[in-house]
Amino acid sequence: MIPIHQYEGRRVAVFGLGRTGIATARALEAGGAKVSCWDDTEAARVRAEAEGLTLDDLNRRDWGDIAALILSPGIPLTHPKPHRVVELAQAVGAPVIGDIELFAEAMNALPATRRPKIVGITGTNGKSTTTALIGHILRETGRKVVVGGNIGDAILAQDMPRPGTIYVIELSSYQIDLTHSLNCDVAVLLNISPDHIDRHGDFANYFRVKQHLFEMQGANSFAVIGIDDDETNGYYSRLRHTRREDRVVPISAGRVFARGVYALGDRVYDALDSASHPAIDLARARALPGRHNAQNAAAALAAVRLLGVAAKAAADATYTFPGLPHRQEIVGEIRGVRFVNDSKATNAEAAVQALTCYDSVRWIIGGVAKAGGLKPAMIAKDRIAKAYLIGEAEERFAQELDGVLPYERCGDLETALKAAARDAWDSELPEEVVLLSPACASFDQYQSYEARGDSFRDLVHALTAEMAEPEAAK
Ligand code: UMA
Repeated sequence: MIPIHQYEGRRVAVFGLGRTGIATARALEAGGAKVSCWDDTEAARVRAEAEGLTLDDLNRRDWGDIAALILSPGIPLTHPKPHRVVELAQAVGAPVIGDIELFAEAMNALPATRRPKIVGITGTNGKSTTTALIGHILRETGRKVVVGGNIGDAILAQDMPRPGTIYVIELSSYQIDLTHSLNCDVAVLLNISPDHIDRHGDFANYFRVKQHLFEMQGANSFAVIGIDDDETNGYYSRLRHTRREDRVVPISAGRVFARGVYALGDRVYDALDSASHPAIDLARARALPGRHNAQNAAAALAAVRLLGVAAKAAADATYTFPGLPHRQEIVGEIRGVRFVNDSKATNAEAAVQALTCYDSVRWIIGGVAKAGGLKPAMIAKDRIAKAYLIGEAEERFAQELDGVLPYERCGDLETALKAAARDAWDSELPEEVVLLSPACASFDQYQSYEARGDSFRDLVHALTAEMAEPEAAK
């Protein structure tokens, strides 16, 4: 835990008692603050109290003695309208901030010799993979690394910095919106497309919040900007006028330039401080298939190179990156067929990213369907050998696929997996992949997409053992 001393002896309101709120309340208490905790949901309050935190109904109390409100990122700050507690805090002039701001203030208060390096990663897609990849490369090349933020545990639940620690922090727009003094040594913007508009009002405001990550940096810090979107490309051009040229580094999947890091085909080229040379062969990075991952790999290479990692060492570490669970996670290979868990793909747009990475896919889909159905995935139709339908969406998907693609109604995941494996083994096609990329939410049959992916992994492991038995008996 990172104790927060800035509010020692003063009273602080913590609203929202999920992962962020609980870690924040503990960190503030450890630093000597008096903490008033509340949450709109009774279950969350009961859980927090059981963990030893003090409840205090912030809707009813007088706010006169509250020094600050620490808001969880999932709670509306401005849109669709500010949460009531935000207005209560504003009425008494108490700052409304998030856990990342508390972390930033604590790090800024350390003497320069003890201040850790900080890498912040944002963007609409690929944040978690890039964050995990940067963490992996730094760890593999001998650095002390802490990975957190929007990925995994809240930042204040992490370890205190030791000499040489590098914090690698995934930052959502919600978190940046609640932060004012985070000076990242390296800040990364991967890409931008409309998302979370309900919470930011419109696209312009969403993008403005992302840009705030760079406005908080010092003049000597590095900005790594993905330039594959018109908006981020424009931002890159503007940012170059505000810092020394070598402090603003472009990255791209598909565009070539004289200085920066870019991916072309299977290669990532490093053109950071000398003439461009191929640094990473993505064909060797099995956990990073597809163009979207080429962008992530280029961003990660730029970030770690700016922190002093040699290109060759970064490449070697990239090849051993295991990937993130439930995102094109390879969970087994049986008789030449690969089994891939992409349970995180809860809509057809996400499923398309996985589908386009393989040539012949046995595609397991279904669950609770989204409004657009399967239509957005049909641009990858030629890669799908057959679809295996499960869950609530079975009937609807069968109608959608009729006359378009071969399909089989399977009901549940185990039946679908066995049918897909059987067909893949019988097929004459090389390089078959059985892919769970369901294009649906999981709630009809599972608690979460994680539980669905875990179940798929377990089933593949059981199938692996089953297939190994006849071999062992020989
Ligand atoms: N709550 C209220 N009133 C409200 C809304 C929520 O009281 O009006 C309470 C809920 O009852 C709940 C708590 O707030 O008890 C939840 O807070 P939260 O939604 O901020 O969730 P945390 O558990 O604190 O998790 C957050 C991030 N979640 C969101 O931003 C929605 C987690 O990112 C992050 O890992 C965690 O902090 C630690 O930093 C997840 C996420 O979905 C992965 N992020 C979004 C995304 O990636 O798209 C932004």
